[in-house]
Amino acid sequence: MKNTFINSDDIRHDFSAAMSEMYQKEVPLYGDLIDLVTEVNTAVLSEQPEVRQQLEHTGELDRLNMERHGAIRLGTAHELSMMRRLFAVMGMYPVGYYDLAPAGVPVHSTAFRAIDTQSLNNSPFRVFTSLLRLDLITDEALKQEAITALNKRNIFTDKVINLIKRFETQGGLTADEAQQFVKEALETFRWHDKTPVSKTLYQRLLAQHGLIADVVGFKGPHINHLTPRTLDIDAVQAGMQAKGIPPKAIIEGPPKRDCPILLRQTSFKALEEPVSFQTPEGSYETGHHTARFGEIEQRGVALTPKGRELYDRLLNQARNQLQATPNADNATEYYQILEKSFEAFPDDYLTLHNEALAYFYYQVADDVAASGDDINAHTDDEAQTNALSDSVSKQTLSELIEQKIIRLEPIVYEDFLPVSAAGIFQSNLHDAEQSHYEGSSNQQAFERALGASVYDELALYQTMQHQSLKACLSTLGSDV
Ligand code: OOG
Ligand code: NI
Repeated sequence: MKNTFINSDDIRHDFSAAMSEMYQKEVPLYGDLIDLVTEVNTAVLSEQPEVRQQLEHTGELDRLNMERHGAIRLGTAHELSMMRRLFAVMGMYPVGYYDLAPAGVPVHSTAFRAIDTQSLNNSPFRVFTSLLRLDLITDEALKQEAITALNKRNIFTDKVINLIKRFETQGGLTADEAQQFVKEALETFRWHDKTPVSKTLYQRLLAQHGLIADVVGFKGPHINHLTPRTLDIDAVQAGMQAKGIPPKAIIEGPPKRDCPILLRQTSFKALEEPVSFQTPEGSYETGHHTARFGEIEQRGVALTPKGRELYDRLLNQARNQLQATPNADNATEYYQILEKSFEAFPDDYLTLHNEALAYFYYQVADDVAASGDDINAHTDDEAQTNALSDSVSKQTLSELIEQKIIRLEPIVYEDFLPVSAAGIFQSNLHDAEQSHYEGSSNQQAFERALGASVYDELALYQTMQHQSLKACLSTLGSDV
């Protein structure tokens, strides 16, 4: 009886709410950050009706207050592949491959998230998931100890594994099972202040890289931050200072613009938390660990490969010109250089569309849709619509946009940025010196560990854009 199963979107929604509640208890400053973001978003929505309208048109308005992402770091291929199966229960699939090694962080990552517009609007919750690259540890003895420690731990409860298997064989979970699943899955992300390793081993791992200690030194992959979405990150950054929430020195990503692109992010500094290390006698000795923080993000339109290339070029140009990693001391200079560099990136949606720099939804304008007389009958004929959307010329499309028959709405970027992610990692690791890792990016090894290929995020945006065009043309019928 298929219809007795709970929709994966609902499980994801419940899990995301449970995770947020747990994290606010564990890291109370995160609760303060949510309050600040809510305040800022409410102000933007009332002061900028065009932003509200855009979010209404794209179906994002309702998801705004549930918007968040989190991040975890895993130690082994087995952990990663089981995590993939766990996220699949919640309709979350691996999208994109991020190699952080060139930026001095010994991990590679993907983001688990929903992949179609409706599911994303039902619950946009996503988890940036990194796998430690033990192959980059040069100290052979330490590497072996790390492997031994990781092989001893089991980060999933027996119950959650049983529920994952049940989901896979039944094709879904009942209401009771889904509720159990949320409770059991949450255990994997919980903070544990008692570590399974000795203080000496922890300190040797820390000396190698803060991130290695954070993964290998603990019982499980504690969620290390959650991130609400704001409509004005500059206002939140300023507000954080005023509220005594210590912000990271700079906002990562593109500069402030009229038409936001991709993703801008900032965070508050990780807490120093007491932990107890296991001694060989089975007792504990005290110490501390810094890993958990809060983050905010502002999302903008997704870029095409051409747009992304321009973004990467302008960002690199700005960073090269600064001749240093952006930090508290050079923040003002960095923003000036960044803004200057991004003058070369068009800042109105029509140009972004016409130059194929960004992805858009095509929608029939409200007044056209309302006056059914002006247009021919809606067609449900799939073949006919396909033929129509393939044959509609660029020129016709431009004319329809110009005549305000079709309107453009930005497709929001749902993914992450490797340079920004590295900045977020680094600001919370307190690494005095930059690490450097040689060795090439290794998507194949990552996918082998994952037990699946990752989705290509650009193909997903392309499909969303194409489907919206098809739907739009189908509404307009053979007029076009
Ligand atoms: C992940 C950092 C990356 C983001 O939003 O770019 C990230 C981590 O610290 O584990 O979450
Ligand atoms: Ni993040």
